[in-house]
Amino acid sequence: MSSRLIMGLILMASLGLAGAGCEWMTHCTHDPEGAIEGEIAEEGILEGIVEGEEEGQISEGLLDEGEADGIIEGETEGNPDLGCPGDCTYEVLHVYPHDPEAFTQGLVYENGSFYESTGLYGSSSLRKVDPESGSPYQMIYLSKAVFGEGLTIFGDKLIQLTWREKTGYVYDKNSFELLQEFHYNTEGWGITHDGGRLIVSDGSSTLYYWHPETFEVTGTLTVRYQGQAVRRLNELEYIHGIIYANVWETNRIAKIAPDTGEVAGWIYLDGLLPPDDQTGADVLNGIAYDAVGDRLFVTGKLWPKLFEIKLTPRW
Ligand SMILES: [Ca+2]
Repeated sequence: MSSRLIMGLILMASLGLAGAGCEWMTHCTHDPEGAIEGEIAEEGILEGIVEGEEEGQISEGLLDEGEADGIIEGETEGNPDLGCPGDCTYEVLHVYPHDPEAFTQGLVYENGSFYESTGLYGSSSLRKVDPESGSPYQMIYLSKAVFGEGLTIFGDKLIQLTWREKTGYVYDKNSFELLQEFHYNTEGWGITHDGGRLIVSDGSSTLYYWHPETFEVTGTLTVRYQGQAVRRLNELEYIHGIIYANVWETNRIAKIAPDTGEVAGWIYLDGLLPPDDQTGADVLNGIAYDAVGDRLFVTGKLWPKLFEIKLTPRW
């Protein structure tokens, strides 16, 4: 286990993380366009198509899936659109506790546990969390020099990104032993996979397909809604053939076709975190799916709650 990376391993403990003062939150205060919640943000996340950019959103290599085939079966069946094609709103089915000091950057669910990556320099972590208590029963801190970002489970491994450090980590899913460190050329924001390819966001309107073992870029995808590029794509979850992406600093999740990049609809999560819980809370971030129980979970950075929601049509 790398001592440089790992600051500590704590079992069965709910830790008092270092204070998450906003002076650390470079990531939460960066807002070059001044986008805010609501309709203004809707404009803020869309950008014009770059002149001369071809409409074909798939770069060469995306369709060359041969290398990645057969590693893990792709998940293509099940409750399509999570029961809600097009634009959706939500019903809360269950409320779980969430560590209000967890600056959630990556969230996945498997076999009764959440796996979570948190950010901020000095308190970034990887944790396996008990849903009922919200407490981590397995957790490591990252080096103070890195800012934890997206997280995905790929087979028996966990893959975690960092923000500006351009460094990713591969861990044994059960022991959290660091197996590999790798590097990439963009910022790291969100990560998920379609069974054969890793899918990565970097805060722009581009999603990257990576080979799951070499981490080489095998394709890119420009995400667009009604012809306009959608930027600030953040935490991701691939569910039944659709890429779900938080759009940073909004209450919305984009539903993205993985072959064209077209946004087929939006999930509007306005009002999800009750006003009494908003003190100290940051933005919506974190989508996880229980493939066995067909349950969808969402939370946010420094949110005291995590929600199981059901999607309903938004008329
Ligand atoms: Ca996720």
